[in-house]
Amino acid sequence: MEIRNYIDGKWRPNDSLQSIPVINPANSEQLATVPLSTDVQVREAVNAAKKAQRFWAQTPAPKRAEFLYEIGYKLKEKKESLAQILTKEMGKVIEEARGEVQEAIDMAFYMAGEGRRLFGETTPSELADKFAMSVRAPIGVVGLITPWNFPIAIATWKSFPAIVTGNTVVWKPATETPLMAYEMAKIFEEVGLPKGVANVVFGAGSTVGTAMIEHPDVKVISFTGSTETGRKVAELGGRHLKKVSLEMGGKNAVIVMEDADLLLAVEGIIWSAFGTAGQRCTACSRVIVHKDVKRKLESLLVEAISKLTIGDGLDSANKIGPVINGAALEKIAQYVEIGKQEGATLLVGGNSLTTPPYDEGFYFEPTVFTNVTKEMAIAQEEIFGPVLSIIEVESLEEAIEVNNSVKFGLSSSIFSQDINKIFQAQRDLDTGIVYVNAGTTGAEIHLPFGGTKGTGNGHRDSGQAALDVYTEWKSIYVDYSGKLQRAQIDT
Ligand code: UN1
Repeated sequence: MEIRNYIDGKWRPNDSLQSIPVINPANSEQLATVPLSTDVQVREAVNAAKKAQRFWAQTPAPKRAEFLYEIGYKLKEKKESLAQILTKEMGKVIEEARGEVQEAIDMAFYMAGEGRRLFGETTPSELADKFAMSVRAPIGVVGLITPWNFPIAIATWKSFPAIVTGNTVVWKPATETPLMAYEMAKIFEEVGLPKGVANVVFGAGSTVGTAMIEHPDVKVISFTGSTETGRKVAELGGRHLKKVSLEMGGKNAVIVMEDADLLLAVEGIIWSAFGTAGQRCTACSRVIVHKDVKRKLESLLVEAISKLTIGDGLDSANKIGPVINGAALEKIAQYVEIGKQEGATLLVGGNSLTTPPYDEGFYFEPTVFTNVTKEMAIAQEEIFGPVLSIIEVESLEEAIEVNNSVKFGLSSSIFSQDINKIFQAQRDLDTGIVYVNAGTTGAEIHLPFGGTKGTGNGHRDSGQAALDVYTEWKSIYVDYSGKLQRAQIDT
């Protein structure tokens, strides 16, 4: 199957005539080919989006929202088949794939509801017989660049708020996972979303992404992906004075205090560290544990890991699927080598799986290092795989200090039964998301999603906060006094 771009409501081939295969990471089967579009397709898509935008902005928000309801119903109807495609192209296990499609459904209905809210503000004027209000106005054409690890959910965190607020969209999905975007484009068509409102251009990041950021008619860029690429997006966007919203890496930690329910903590750590094979920005990659319970926690973790089943995510018996590709596998293996050289102790795992039935796919064992110190590269850098580092501390203060010692600030968690420690931690942990007695993953779509420091640039996906990315505040003054009233004149 050859995927096509979706531009101005039509299925357009790319003019480069080049394409690359889409590979199932569980077994290297070729699923489709994805076109490597050029700046020509980007221009076509931006022109279509620009043409549609005025009419779309003038469409009442509740009417715009009706399309999101329809999209939500379609996603619901197709949930199982979409989850199967998602598992095939990305590798995550089927129960997680269903969960991700559900996130997209929830986002559709949540943002559709926004069509009847989109609250503005009224404010008393300083002058008599004058009315003042502020409303959210759409910005124009927005460019979305989305990652492969959540190919449908993250796209909906961005596209749905953009659409309901009256913007039009050009979306470039990750090259590794175009199928979910292709399915989404089919849904746009099926629900009769007016042409040009949502366009999808497939291709390699540097060509399509750069053309999108540089196009003068694209006013907002929303990006989720690696820090390396995010920095380039911000630099290029800054040069062209674009509003840029970034969500990048994490080095998320679970803190386990001496009074924690250890069995619960282990469950939380296992789920957050090895779910999605560790390939979430929110994945737990550090455990910061009080010295009194370190040994016990380690042995419980090793025992729990021995029960995890690895394999093709389509088989619901498997709890851990493959990583995305060979390059990811290699990067993870390199970090394991670095950890050994740095003097950390390998507690369990450490290898890629190369014998049948794993040899055709990209599988890595759940891996845990202990006796890790906070300065080590494995404790500082994002690995994006199933590798966990255990760091011992002596107090809550030290745990918080270690948590905050990394350049990222996405998610953190504390396991404790002590209400005083919990409240102190939620205040002092420098991350955009804090969990208490739960792992670092599982953010819900109606709360702001994003992080501090190197994780982002102050914007948030999801929740009401997403509206801020795709709208400008417009302040409107209506003078009904019948005379010219001059403000800020002091006689
Ligand atoms: C991501 O890690 O890129 O909070 C997104 C979670 C999911 C979303 C993760 N709801 O783990």
